[in-house]
Amino acid sequence: MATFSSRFTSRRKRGAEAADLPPGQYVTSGFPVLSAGPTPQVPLDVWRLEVGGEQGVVQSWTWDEFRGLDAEKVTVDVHCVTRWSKFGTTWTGVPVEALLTDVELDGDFVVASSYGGYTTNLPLEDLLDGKAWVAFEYEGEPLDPEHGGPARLLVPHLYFWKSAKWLRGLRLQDEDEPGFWEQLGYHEYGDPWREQRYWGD
Ligand SMILES: Nc1nc2c(c(=O)[nH]1)N[C@H]1C(S)=C(S)[C@@H](COP(=O)(O)O)O[C@H]1N2
Ligand SMILES: [Mo]
Repeated sequence: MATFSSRFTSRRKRGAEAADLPPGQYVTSGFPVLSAGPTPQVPLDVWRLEVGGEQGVVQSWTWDEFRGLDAEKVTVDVHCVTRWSKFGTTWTGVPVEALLTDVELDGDFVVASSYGGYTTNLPLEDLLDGKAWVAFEYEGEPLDPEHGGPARLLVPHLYFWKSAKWLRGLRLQDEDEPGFWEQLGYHEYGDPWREQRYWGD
């Protein structure tokens, strides 16, 4: 009884309820690391974040320039396609929209690419309007390399494979182009609430 009610209390405190759990997911309190390859080592003095389109890179930020941008703190739930969800994770990041406002680019689709070669694709609109960040802190601390530090994409309303770790660039394009997991059979969009795990879901 005591365990049950204290668990209920702590979940209430986080504002998370069973209704916050997408179908087929379970809640974990740990923070699993899921990486398709080794963790890239990117020294901050060579780190760049690049935004571009079919014409190439049109804007880039050094680490100091990036950290000079307005950032916000957000608390969100994240959902991995391997079925774990983590409630109430707190991140500090730059809204993706802020990175795209001063650039003249065409295209409704984005390929996010990472140091190490990982890629993932998203519709542009899923990165705007406060739906996505380039996060550099987790729970108030610099983001661990294993979890994507120095900086990663955070797109909590889609399955977590869309949140590219070790983000290096965003490229806008006219056509949707499947990324690393999408080419291997993961869903091109990946809405956890519609259980879009694999092609055809
Ligand atoms: N660059 C890169 N980003 C990535 C991955 C990866 O392998 N490489 N894995 C994705 C997957 S499948 C998930 S579930 C999350 C895991 O993030 P975490 O290791 O911080 O839990 O990162 C996503 N972003
Ligand atoms: Mo994942």
